[in-house]
Amino acid sequence: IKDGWFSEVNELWPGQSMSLEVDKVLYHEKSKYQDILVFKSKTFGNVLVLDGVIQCTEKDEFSYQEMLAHLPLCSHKNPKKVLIIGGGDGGVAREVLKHECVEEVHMCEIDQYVVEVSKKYLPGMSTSFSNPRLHLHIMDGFEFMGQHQEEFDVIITDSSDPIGLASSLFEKNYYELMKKALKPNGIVCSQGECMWIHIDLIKNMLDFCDTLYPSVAYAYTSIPTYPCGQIGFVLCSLDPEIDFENPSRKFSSEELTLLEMRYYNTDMHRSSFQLPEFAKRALKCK
Ligand code: AAT
Repeated sequence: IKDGWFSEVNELWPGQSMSLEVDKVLYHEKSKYQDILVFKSKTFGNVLVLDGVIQCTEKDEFSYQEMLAHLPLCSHKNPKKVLIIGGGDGGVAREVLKHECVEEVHMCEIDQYVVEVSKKYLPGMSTSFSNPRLHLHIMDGFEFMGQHQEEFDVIITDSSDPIGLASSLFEKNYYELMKKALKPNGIVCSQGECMWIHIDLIKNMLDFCDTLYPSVAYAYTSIPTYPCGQIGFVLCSLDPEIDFENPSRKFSSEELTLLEMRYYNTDMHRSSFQLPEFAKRALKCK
């Protein structure tokens, strides 16, 4: 923070940075795992920052969290047991719990302090922690995955970027472990970085996913406070017949209002898979 502005400077996006004007710093401590900062911004509500990287703001979190949850859940015919890796603010769990067919949600977050801080400063996201269908595990997501077999219908990886803590969650052996942890016809959906900055990383992920899963797709959403205002999702399924672009379950417009959906609807679902020509060409799978 300098002269009242927070700037997201990071080696993962050299030469550029998103800045937000700070109203007040609410919390700043180092946990065992990372530097945790929460500030009230002038125009984006409260902001959670881990190791200098924006994880979510109250103003635009719904774009990412709704899409990360509903893309895989609406693509699955009958999801009952869902696992979230990361997601310690509770926002993705809030979205998953909107599906009444989901009986159990397990969340594995590495850092207890992210959960505590979110309960205090991000109440719109952390309400999900009081839901009896949600079970929280505090441990490393990679390790957790290795301990579960044929258990989940959907696995969502809401992880920070691939340096440090979360780097293992972007590797091929993590996708192998997820494959084993899925039930037949299961789906995984992971935070898939940004095509403007990380097209090579995305290409590499889609290539190894193609060797493991019969169905693989890439979608993206727009979100002002992530690098380049955009973030993607890597989707894989064990169901060779799945058509990710045409969800098997749809919310009616009444349901969308009732469930307080602010970004997701069936048209957004479909259109999120349409890639610009440069990305289409670069990501062309083998
Ligand atoms: N929903 C907010 C967006 C996030 S949060 C990412 C979460 O992943 C953090 O709470 C972090 O503590 C947790 N995490 C990191 N590594 C692991 C791990 N190995 N196991 C379990 N949880 C982990 C993502 C923001 C994306 C930012 C885009 N620039």
